[in-house]
Amino acid sequence: MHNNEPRMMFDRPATYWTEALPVGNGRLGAMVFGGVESERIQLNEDTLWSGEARDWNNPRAKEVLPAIRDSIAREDYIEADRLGKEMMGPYTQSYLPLADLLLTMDHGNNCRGYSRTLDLTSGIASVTYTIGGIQYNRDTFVSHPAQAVIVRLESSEHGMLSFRVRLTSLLRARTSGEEGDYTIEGVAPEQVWPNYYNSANPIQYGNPETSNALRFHGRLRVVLEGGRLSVGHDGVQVEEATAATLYFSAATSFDAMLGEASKDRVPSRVTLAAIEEIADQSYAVIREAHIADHRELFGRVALRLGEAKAPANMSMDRRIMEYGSDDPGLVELLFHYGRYLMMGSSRQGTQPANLQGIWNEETRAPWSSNYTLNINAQMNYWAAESCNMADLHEPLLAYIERLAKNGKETATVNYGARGWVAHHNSDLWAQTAPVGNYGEGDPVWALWTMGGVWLTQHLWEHYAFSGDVEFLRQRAYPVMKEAALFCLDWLYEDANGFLVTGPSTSPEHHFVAGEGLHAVSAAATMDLSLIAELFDNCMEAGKVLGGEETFAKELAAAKAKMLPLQIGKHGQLQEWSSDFDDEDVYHRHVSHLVGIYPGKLITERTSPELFGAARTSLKRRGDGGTGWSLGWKIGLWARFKDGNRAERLISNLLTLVRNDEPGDYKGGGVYANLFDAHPPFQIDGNFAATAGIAEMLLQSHEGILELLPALPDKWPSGEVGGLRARGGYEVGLKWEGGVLREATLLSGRDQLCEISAQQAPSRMIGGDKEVLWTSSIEGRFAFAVTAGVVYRLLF
Ligand code: FUC
Repeated sequence: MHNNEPRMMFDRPATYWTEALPVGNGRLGAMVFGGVESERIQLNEDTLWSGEARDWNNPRAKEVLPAIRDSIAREDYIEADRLGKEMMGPYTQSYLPLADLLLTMDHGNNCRGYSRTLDLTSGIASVTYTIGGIQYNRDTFVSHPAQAVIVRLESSEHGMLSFRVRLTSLLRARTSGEEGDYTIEGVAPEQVWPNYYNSANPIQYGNPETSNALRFHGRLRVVLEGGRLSVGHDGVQVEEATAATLYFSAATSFDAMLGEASKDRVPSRVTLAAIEEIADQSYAVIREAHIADHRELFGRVALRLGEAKAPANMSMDRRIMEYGSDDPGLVELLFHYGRYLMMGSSRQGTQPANLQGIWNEETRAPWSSNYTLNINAQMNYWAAESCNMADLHEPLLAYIERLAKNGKETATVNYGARGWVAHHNSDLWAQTAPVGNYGEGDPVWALWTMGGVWLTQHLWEHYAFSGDVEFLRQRAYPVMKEAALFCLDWLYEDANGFLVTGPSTSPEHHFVAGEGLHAVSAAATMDLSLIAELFDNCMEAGKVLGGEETFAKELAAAKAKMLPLQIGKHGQLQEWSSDFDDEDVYHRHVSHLVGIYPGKLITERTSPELFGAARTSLKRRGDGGTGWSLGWKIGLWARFKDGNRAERLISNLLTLVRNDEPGDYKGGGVYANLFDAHPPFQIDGNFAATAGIAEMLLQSHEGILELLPALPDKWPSGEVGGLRARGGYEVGLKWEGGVLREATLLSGRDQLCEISAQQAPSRMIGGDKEVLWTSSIEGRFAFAVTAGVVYRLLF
């Protein structure tokens, strides 16, 4: 039996966290291990971070700025790097694990017929097995409507469920039995140092009475069908029940509306209100409401790339190992998984997905499980618009507005500049200063002023996909304009009269100059690309909104004076403004290609030479790399219209990384639960893979719908439904033998629709009428569309 159901199968419990199954509702997350006798369900709440809001700005930055620029001009890169350290602020804080829910079943460990599955269509992780002829089922999901983690245990025979449930936490916490509920409450540390920072006292708590750190609370209510229950401070004991439902709710004192901790938000009251709200409903009703909510989102996009090859009941680890990207069903699963993880880690009103989405078991998670703004936070949202999840983009958009507020202060204090700035790292507190503990960091990552500039792309794209002018007017443009003001002040004239940026780095990649490796120079290609695109977007926005002519002129003048992008000695798009050698030709970051993807600055039509040079750069970088790097390259090769090369990257990503041997920066790969194995785990690669696959099938960054722009030979026949394109379109496609057969278009507004495809449509039907195209040039066809009418194009 083969099938293409988006489902993960395992024939044993998870030993490692990266084999466990993630479920989430954007705010609450759980990892289900599926143990038989002892089950661990690891829990997260997305506002549980260390620290508090504080002053991270550093006026010293402004003092050293002229000297750094002077050293760059003198090509004294050693001095530029050294001075750069004086611009730093504190490290960001860390995203923390909440608790573990531990079940100890009285039936022992010897079972038959074990299976553990994650059904992406319902968001339910199920464990089933039999012991002594009795069937046990355990379903876990996180309901968005109910705002709770729900675990349902059932036995096939009356009175056979006896177990104990406990909660533990790595943070300072205590449990109690309160009026029928079993609860855990605690306080977060005031400071957690990043995992890469060597400290003898890495986790620091304050005085519990006076600490401003976040408080948290978790509440468990157990509802039985049959049997008896007793609640104590050490857990809940259940005896001889037939079914049991565990409702778990959690909260912290962080007020997401205010963006700060609030004394008025008492976590125990929040958890009580949440549980009381659902306590009277039956499990069946709660489950149905969850499934309906989940399906509405999950059902928006469909994908078929071919018949699944692996048997339906094959365990994920074997499936990845034996088939990889040769199994179209597995590629579909990878695609859907990115959508599933987005639904699980980013819903309206929640925090944006961090480096691990919301799933994290460690107090000192890799890179603090924070928001890394030099690629990773953006990458998390690349699939949001194209894969029909624009509403799930909202947490990031709201977060950008918080950064813009804090970043205005940083721009003033650190650089004496107008507008707002963010650097390469941030956290729940929306930190905007460069990190590095006031001089201990490395400028190669800390000194990068483009975090905010890049993020504004998300505001613009949200508008471009929806056409929502009010969103553009009220929310996007003000933040974009302030970011552009920062850029106008940040740009300075070099000796040749060009506008450049400095200190400037190409994120995390050193260049070779003289004897050594250096980070800081002027006008890295990424800076220039991001600024140019922001200026373009602002000018476009100005046209839509009106009244921005003077500002648009200023931007156009600055853009014309900016140092042009250059082609280097290998025919590559230069990464730096001088044609330096790379520290590592295969470096994981491909920052200088940001104007190709996810940007749209450089296209074959607008700048064929730079486009070709960028392709040469990507070739030189090779097809290796860690998860998120592979994910980025999928999108890039899609933009270069090379489907087979993009597919090769997918195939490199779909290799199994063993849990006891996490990969390295070069390796890439996924774990058995398909988590991107950027060591040890980082979720961005999952999202980028989803976005990249969508980009292979449909592109719209040039204002044209490009149908099947990068179809690989491996997917000769297939179909996709529900993708979104800029201009407010929803698009479906069907192809056979590598040839497009049918396209379905639905536009949100009346407009002229331009498409580009392998060949001209033979018929176009809008509603029930034949439609003719109005013009056709160079393989592009234009025709007028009416909002709300479904168009079928036959090829
Ligand atoms: C960037 C990357 C690292 C890692 C970190 C979170 O610094 O270079 O590989 O992904 O972000």
